Amino acid sequence: QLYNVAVLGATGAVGTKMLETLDKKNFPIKDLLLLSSKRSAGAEMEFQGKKYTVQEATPESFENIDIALFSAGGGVSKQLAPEAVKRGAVVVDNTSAYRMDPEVPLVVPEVNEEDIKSHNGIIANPNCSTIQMVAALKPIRDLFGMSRVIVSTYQAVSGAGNEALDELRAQSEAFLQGEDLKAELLPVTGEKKYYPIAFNALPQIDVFQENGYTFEEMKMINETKKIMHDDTVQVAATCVRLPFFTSHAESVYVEVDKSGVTVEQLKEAISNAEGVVLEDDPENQVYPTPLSAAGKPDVFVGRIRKDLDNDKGFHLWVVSDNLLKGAAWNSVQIAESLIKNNWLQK
Ligand code: 11C
Repeated sequence: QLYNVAVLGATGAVGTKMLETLDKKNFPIKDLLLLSSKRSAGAEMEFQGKKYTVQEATPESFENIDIALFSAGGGVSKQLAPEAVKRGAVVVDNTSAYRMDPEVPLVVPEVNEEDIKSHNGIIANPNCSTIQMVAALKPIRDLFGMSRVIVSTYQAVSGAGNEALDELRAQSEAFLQGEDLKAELLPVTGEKKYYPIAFNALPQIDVFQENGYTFEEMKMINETKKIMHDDTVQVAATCVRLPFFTSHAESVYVEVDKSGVTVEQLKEAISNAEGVVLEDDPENQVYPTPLSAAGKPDVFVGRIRKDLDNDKGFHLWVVSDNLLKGAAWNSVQIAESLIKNNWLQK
């Protein structure tokens, strides 16, 4: 069976990866509709050798659509996802608009695929930095339990979209020419202050909340609890933007419930997990990096060490392509699961 698929935000950093992923997975598409905001409408794109003109998304765009992949910002999702659902489409939403809505499943298929079943037309794709962390923690938690996570992130500029990538390029060139750096976008569009990202590190991703954490940090905290169905797990996060293009890296400290667990047991658990690849051989300097993970759909884990003071504590280094497993790949996996399990009907 073939399905009518719409990609909203088709020209964006994630949208283009959605098309690449649909192609790579040979997704069963009958008709493909590429949608965007008014600004990008009219753009020409190619998919599997065929040319498409990107159309401005309206509520009527979703007539006859079976599956709609949304990645055009939270405001657009709030406005158009209910319209798409009203017209019979199932929406996989890659924005933060519905993630914490109790009626909307928040899914990383390797972790909580069954949650998709209870959807009411919308399934939320978690934040990229959350996805790779929970994918790496799932096999550990399943075998040894998990009481606490402390994460610090090293996040790529592509998480902030194509314009941020342009800003990094321009600033890097200016820096190397000894010119003044123009900062107009990062850390957050519309904020009071901008800082250069080139040759820098910005400890702010998204806006600050009243509790002093940024929204990105709160996403990691709240989404982890929701995906794992466990409000008691303690999570703390510090999210930092660094000047590279693709893949987020994370230093993750995890406390398991069981005593006496060994590094070897953790390595075995990770090796056996779906979608997670162990790259951990310190003797031969083997560990993942943002460059080595870029373009690949898996989550890579290395540098596994036991804490020197806490028998239940472990440190891991987790890296994944933020636009693939962190966004497009995970969304298309959800769409595949809807089909495979016959869960498209609400
Ligand atoms: C970043 N994690 O790297 C963000 C991008 O909630 O889907 C993804 C934002 C989101 O800036």
